[in-house]
Amino acid sequence: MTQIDTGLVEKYRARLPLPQGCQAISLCEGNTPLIPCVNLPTKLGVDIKLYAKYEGLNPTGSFKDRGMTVAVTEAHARGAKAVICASTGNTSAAAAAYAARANMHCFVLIPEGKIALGKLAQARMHGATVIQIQGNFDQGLALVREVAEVVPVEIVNSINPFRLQGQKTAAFEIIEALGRAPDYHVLPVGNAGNISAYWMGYREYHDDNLCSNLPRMCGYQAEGAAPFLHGEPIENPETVATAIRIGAPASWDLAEQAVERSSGWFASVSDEQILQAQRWLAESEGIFCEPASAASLAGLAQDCERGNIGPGAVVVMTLTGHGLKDPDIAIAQRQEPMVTVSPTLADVRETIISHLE
Ligand code: AN7
Repeated sequence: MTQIDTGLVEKYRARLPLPQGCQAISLCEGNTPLIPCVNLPTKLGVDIKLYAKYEGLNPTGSFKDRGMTVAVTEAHARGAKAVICASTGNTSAAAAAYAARANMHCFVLIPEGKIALGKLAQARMHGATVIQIQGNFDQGLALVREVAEVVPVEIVNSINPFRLQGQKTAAFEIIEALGRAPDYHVLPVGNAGNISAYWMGYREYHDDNLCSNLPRMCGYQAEGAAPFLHGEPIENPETVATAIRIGAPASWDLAEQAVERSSGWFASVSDEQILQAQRWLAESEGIFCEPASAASLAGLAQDCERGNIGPGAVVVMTLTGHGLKDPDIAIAQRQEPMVTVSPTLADVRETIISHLE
């Protein structure tokens, strides 16, 4: 029997507040692997059961596809002709792709010079109109809110509630895979939509008796872009993890509720910790994620070291985006030069032998 994956709008339609019978705008997103980590627990020095929800395997390479399929499906059902978003990169890539599929125009506002190369390539390739602003994401989002009042465009940032509705499905998939919710769910926090959506999804399955426990939600921010740790928005966020270079998160209240009600916490990690975690995932597990995603592991490592997460815990970390999104950072992660040799057996053999020693 053949079974074609229809994407998450079809799979979870009964749990999504979409107009009945509307056409799904889908790229077969979702259903991403929950990869058991085999080497990292030893590296962290704590005997936890650790799983990576590898969202980089979505069609445009990030978790944003979950929210975008639902937001664009809904906008398309109402006959919208154009969508707009501000973005640190991944939202723009997803919006551009789903808008292309729906024959809609896509406008994206991005901070000039501050988005990863792969994401820019995606927005351009899918035919979006890319508007670079000489400012940051927070200024971009404020402009999007204003401009959508005066021109006929649908906002597909996570202030559009259909985005979080789509993103909550990742929690459903985790419960379906584990047969329970984890003890801890750790993830990066930028605009704070994803942590809010996961908590919504876990609670929904819990309320419907599809799982008996709820996880503690642990949200990790980059040190230079950590408004939740400051207790208020910050003006000039800075981090190597450009995806989470955000100072005024839109889903502030929802994220705070998720952390409080789940007895979780926010913490911050340095750029150095983020980069080290990205290397660990690549070298110890064979998983390539982008820097922002590695904040999950950086924060987890810190919490294990501080004794906040102990032996026996079941932990899921979301790896929000694929490593190929940001080739510049990946290449800069390697200090040692590449080897260049003449095309001779002797040189190649010599190189191999010297590396095996
Ligand atoms: C890889 O694309 O905000 O806390 O405009 O791309 O839900 O914002 C990206 C966010 C984490 C943070 N990891 O999630 C955008 C954007 C990656 C991301 C986050 C983002 P939220």
